[in-house]
Amino acid sequence: MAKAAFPKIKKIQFDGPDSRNPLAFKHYNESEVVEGKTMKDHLRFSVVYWHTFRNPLSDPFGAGTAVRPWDDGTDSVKNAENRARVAFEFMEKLGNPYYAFHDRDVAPEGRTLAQSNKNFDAVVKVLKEEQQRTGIKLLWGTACLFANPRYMHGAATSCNADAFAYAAAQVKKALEVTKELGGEGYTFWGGREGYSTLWNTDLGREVDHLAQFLHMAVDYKKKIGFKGQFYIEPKPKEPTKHQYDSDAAACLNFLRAYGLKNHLKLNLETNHATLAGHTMQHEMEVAGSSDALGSIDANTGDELLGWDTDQFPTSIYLTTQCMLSLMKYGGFKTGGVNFDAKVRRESFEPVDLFHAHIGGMDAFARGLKIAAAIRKDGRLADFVKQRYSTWDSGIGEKIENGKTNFRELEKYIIKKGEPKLQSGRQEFLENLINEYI
Ligand code: XLS
Ligand code: NI
Ligand code: NI
Repeated sequence: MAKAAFPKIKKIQFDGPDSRNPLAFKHYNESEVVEGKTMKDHLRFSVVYWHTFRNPLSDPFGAGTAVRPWDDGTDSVKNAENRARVAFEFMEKLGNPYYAFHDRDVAPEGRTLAQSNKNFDAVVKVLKEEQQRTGIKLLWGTACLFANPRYMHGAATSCNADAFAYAAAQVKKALEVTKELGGEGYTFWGGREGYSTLWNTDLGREVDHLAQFLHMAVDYKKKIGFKGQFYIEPKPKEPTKHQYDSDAAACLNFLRAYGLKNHLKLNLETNHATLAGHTMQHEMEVAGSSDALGSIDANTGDELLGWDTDQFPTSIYLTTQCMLSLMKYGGFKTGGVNFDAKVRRESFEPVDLFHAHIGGMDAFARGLKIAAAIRKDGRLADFVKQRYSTWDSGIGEKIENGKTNFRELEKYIIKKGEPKLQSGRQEFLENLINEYI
């Protein structure tokens, strides 16, 4: 094996809440059982290759700052292969069971598609070996359909049919590779599937093309026998002015309109929800209530910055909300807590990668424990149930079952008079949540 990239860091252990060791978990104890399932199985943590191993930590005003001693600074396949081994050393020490990647994160793009595929295959060989060695699995794969200039107008929604064709060929390969690596899913994120100005855009035609693209992906998935779950990841904008898969509701409408609802679930990202003017809790409820909650890209934005800052999630309030919604809809059937997050530009040292992930994992472990306690307490669920109790019998039951009409309802209410007023008890419920935070 190659020289260790993190020689001073040993496997991260669970030390308990009183520990002051920055390189230990205070709350994430993978084998601890919560509601009949281990924390590991509830949370299914995943590390993203693109941010953790490929982000140079640059911003629009300055160069990258990341110090990554294992990287030789070239875009060679050899460097990519070595980096893959480093990634697995990192993940083995961290103890996350999953990872996710884009095709171009793991292997350099070549001058032709054939060359790119060859580069990809070389690195995939290493990924496969490392997966076997460590038992770490691929949560989902995806293709980068936004960085190369050929995709400046989008990929599946490009004005140029050849760009669409190129993207299709790239996704075809990415699906094959994801299958080969035993990937449990595949994600479609819009990237540049949207527009910068409507003056040059045939919106209806572009959205039709996006649906055709996804149908072809579904067909190819069947053809090769790939069993993983497909996801679509909502995001409203950035870098485009408007992205078509803008939020959970827009995605669901799109999937239903084009007969794709049975084939894709949603991969929700906290910072994308914020950009869409929603909370993550909102997005999770919209997806969950439509049986489309697939996976989450766990990160957070900054309330004062208006872009996808992709910070590691540290708010216990946020992780509690995520876990309450997730558990309400039965937990992950596929998917997991995927840290689509990057360290700050000022946090440029390798050890910062550990601090960031440990913090995110602990924040979610606490969210899980708090959510379980709130569920056990039962007052929150009871309140909601009680709030809707007029629907459980009588006229409410009749309405829900489609057994009445406007004329009958008029008669009913003339006889009954004013509805009884009921308090929403928001403050009471907020206090209840805080009892457990
Ligand atoms: C970017 C997205 C991206 C997807 C994968 O904003 O979050 O990282 O998760 O293509
Ligand atoms: Ni994401
Ligand atoms: Ni994002």
